[in-house]
Amino acid sequence: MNKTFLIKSLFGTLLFLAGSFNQATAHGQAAVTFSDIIVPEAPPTAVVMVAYMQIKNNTDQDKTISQISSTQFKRVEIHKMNMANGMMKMKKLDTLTIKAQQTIVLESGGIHVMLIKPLKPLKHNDPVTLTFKFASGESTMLNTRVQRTH
Ligand SMILES: [Cu+2]
Repeated sequence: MNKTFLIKSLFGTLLFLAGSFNQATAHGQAAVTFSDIIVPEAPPTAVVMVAYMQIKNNTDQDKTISQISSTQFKRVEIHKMNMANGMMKMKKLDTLTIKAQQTIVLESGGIHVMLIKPLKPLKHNDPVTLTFKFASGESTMLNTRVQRTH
């Protein structure tokens, strides 16, 4: 094995790791990148948790998330906080579209990923896996961990 080959194979491994986290099209180019993913720790009795993140569409076509699922939760929904009759309410969105070359910020008080009914109580540093399905048929798996934010 010559040196060039070794460097290439190492680089390939790094790309693969980055791709599996940020995801990607079938040919390895990150079509949509996820960053600043936060799943704040909740009390052990919590029946819902939340995930915040930034989602960036690096392509020239709109990308629509049609479904999110998690191996740690019974159900995952996309929610948006809405002001209705002077009260903040959560509204379920069926899909979430990130326009071409745009970034969507999912944050407290805005759009968020609602993690419903943990299969077991989750605490600081426990892994959370989220699978995003796109209307195009592509899917992306994110691996993150519960974070203590206070
Ligand atoms: Cu919600």
